[in-house]
Amino acid sequence: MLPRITLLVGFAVLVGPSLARAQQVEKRFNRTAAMIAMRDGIKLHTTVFVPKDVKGPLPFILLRTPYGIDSRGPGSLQSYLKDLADEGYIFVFQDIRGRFKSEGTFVMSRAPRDPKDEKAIDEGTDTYDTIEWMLKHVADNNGKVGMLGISYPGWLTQMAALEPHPALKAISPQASPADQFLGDDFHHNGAFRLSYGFEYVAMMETDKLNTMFKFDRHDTYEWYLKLGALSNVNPKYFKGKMPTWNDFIKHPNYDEFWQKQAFAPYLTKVTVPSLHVAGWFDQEDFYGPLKIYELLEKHDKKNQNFLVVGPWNHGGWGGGPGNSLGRIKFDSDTGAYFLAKVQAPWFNHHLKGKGELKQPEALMFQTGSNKWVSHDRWPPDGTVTKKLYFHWNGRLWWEPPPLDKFTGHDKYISDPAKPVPYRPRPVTPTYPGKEWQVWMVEDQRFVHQRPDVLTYETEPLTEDITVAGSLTAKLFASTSGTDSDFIVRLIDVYPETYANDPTMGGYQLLISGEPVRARFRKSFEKPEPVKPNEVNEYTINLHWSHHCFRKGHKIMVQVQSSWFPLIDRNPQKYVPNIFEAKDSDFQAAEQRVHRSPTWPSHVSLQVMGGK
Ligand code: PG9
Repeated sequence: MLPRITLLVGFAVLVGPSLARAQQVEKRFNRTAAMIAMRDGIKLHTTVFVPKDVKGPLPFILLRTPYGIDSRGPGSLQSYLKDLADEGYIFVFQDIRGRFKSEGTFVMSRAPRDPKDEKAIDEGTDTYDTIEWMLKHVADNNGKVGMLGISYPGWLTQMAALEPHPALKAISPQASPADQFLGDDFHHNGAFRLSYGFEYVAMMETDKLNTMFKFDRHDTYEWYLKLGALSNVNPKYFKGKMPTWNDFIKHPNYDEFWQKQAFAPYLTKVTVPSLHVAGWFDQEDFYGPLKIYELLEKHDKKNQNFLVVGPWNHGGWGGGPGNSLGRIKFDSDTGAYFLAKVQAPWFNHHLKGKGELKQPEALMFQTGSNKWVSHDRWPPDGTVTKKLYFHWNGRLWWEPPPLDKFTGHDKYISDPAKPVPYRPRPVTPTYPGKEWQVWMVEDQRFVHQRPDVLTYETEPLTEDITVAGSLTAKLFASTSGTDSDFIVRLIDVYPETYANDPTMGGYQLLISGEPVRARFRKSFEKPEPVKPNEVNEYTINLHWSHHCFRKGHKIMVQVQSSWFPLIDRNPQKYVPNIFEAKDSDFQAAEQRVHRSPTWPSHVSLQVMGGK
């Protein structure tokens, strides 16, 4: 069998076969390589692909990546970038500072520079200097550059737009993180994403290549459990040699380190026409693209800021047709549609002056009903907030709980020694492998009925209910400990008799799930313990969705206190820094979730047409 390769995009997207692709690319393009000097003298390894069969002058498409351009660059011209290649562009790929064949030091998500410090460098200045070189050294170019990429390359694209080169005429940052403490790869609401954080850091900082951590167990659920407290990582494995792991330890709260890295302070102007792209089932960076769009939209005076969200996992539009994900079918080739009908026309318009741009403000794939919907704004007008309240006996309903003999709370024991898995075991390593890429659409029944998972669900719906916009959960909860996590998950339960595919009867599809860490309930900057057994109010941002819960389906909400090893275990005893907690700090706790007129735990949904 021919080897499979990973695209030049977010790390996980698999396409293949590579050899045949590479040969075709050789036929079509003249490839040259260069080491381009940046303003501080550091040289970056760059390849340029000029089409043999299209007459210039041509615009550029630039893609920068930390994942290595040599083995992965050409393949993307036959997949992710194929529609653009067919149109005729000069493609430029670059290894970023400190990775693969480029010189310098790699700094994970290097914070934007202070523009007043003219000597300072960041990924934006490296892009600027690269574009300067491209315009001067590549013959027959038309002076226009477009930039795109998925995930880290998407973040690099957004970075290039902070102080853009004047030749940068259009960008498409795709699945770009926006804030690594609040919502993307490394933390969600300050809760540490253990398996991803650990494995990604090992992959990126062991050496200049992509070096996977070697687990000595197939089931990483067991491996992480055996690891114990996070304070064991350095003595046992990383030995203090991974800069990003050391930063996690040094910065357990939302301090200047994280705030300076996040995009929020910098996105005060739409400097370049921008097409933001996200996937509803993105297991890594879903928060980022919608946040970036939202931040820029406030400043979009010339209508240059657009959003596309499809039914994809992380980078799912970059390879393959996108007609399904795991067992969930989408009834059309959503990825191919995006590449041909959205991405290519976007750049063709801006860089080649070709065609009128018919890009809707927000192009969203409505999951559940499986259709593309265009909105004039996102979230759309015309929605109403509807609340679904927790009731006795696992009921979920549109009215708050009455004061009667059933009013009260539900409780469970959260034991860090037996955390709730986030996907069916064995939890195989994040890289390489396919399971990580589809865990969000996995049937959630593997935790249903666990004694440490509370479940609330509606009756079968009598009509379709379409959510469009933000989702929030409000929990009134207590713990017998002094710190704790609460994870809320919103699930679409398929009918038992599912005519389209009987094997999907009763399927539980995760629509959204987010953790809240009790210590951060008042502030991400200044954590505080909770008083044992005191009821606190927790607001959990479940972010955005555009999903149709079909007639006959049920809406389910689940609450639990661990989600492992996706999220690290909370010791449930307050310690100033969980990265420094000892094994002996971990304790079981009794958790109570209230459902009473005084403490009506619920989820709020933005519902279209009031339904
Ligand atoms: N999700 C990956 C990442 C992006 C940015 C920072 C850290 C990790 C990626 O797929 O590139």
